[in-house]
Amino acid sequence: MTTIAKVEAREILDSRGLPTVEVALETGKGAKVIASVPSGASTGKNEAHELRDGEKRFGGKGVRRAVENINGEIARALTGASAKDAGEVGSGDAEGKEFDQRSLDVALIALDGTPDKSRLGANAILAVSLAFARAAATETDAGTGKLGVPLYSYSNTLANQSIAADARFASLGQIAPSLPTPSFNVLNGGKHADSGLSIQEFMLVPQRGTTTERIEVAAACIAKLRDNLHARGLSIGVGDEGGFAPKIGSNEDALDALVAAIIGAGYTTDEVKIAIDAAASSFFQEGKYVLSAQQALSSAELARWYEGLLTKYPIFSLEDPFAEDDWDAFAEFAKKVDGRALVVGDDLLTTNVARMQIAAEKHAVTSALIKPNQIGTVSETIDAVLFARAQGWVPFASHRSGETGDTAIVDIAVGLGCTYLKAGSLARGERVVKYNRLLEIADELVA
Ligand code: 2PG
Ligand code: MG
Repeated sequence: MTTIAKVEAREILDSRGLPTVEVALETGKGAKVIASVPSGASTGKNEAHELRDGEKRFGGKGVRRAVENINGEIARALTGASAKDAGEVGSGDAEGKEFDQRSLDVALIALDGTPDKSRLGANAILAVSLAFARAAATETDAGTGKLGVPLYSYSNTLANQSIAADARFASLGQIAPSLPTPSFNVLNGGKHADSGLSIQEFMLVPQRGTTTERIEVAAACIAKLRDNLHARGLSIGVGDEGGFAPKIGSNEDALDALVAAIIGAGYTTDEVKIAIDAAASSFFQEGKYVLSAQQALSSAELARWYEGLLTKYPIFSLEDPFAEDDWDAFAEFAKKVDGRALVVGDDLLTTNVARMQIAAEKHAVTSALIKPNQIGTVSETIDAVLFARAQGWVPFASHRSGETGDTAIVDIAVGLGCTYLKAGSLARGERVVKYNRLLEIADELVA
């Protein structure tokens, strides 16, 4: 159990230069950590609510209200400080309440009191939840003398505790930390770039080797892709997730460019495969999927188009192939391509067990994207991963398009045994820092 001596939030900037929430948290035993939260651009409408100020500064995107909620109400509730201490930011009495991760998250959810965390802000709540996880992991347990552990070990312990305590997850057995296969977003489209591509993400996924080897393979393919784009007179500037954002023409041209890069770098399309995030809600307009000015397709036509892509290209995973409420299209497609490609739900599921329950009943997906800030606490993120695993779905952890230097998502992916992790391309500090953390954990796990 951990007591919180101090919790103090600040407004910082994310990788798009937009405000986000950072929290410094200090425990009763003196562990001091910071954590910050990311922010999406192509957000699902069922995501937990990111509280923004709506004032002139930063085009309405300031997060001072979320920060104030932490420094006022949340700090008072967690540190045990009384309301009269309100003037003193985040400081509480040393006899503060004791929490474990689950009771902390339950307390935050109850304090907020809304179904979508809109009163205090999911950005405020997740920042505190993540900071607590990092602090509790770091802390040495005075009772047992047990030394602090890395965040991935702590996440793993929490997951196994949930498996033991929750009948929904009883089928799972204990899980061990494991290294996710990295998925590198090398061409950016949709809302992440002005490349003109309707498909949001084109990812390369090296299929074999150690984490280091997979990163080396990705680096070689990315270098080849850069050379090829440059030789064609196309831009090698990057989009929000560090992938290139050339005005390449069509989605098929983008896929051809990926295959050419794989082959040009000396690999086969068995060794390096492609994953796509269509983020189809972003091109769903008035009942049609507008792939380009010439292509406005029905769900059934779009499904046929994807099937054509699966035949022609080494695509093994399709995320959000349809809009977030097009359940039937998902279900039909998941059935049709089962065994050939993963159908990953992101905006469809929003890391929310209630949405996942519907997907399970409809057999709408075979994989779940996992983003802590879609749901807003560490405990609920763990529940989502375990729920996905209990359905036999592939858990696919993900960063957001607006990121900070925080690497918690990597530890969570490892601790919960996620099969894949997408963290952008090998460019932009906020992306690279995730892969560097993965390398660090890889070293620790084999040591
Ligand atoms: C997605 C994400 C992350 P965003 O759609 O999967 O790549 O994008 O954070 O903009 O929602
Ligand atoms: Mg997505």
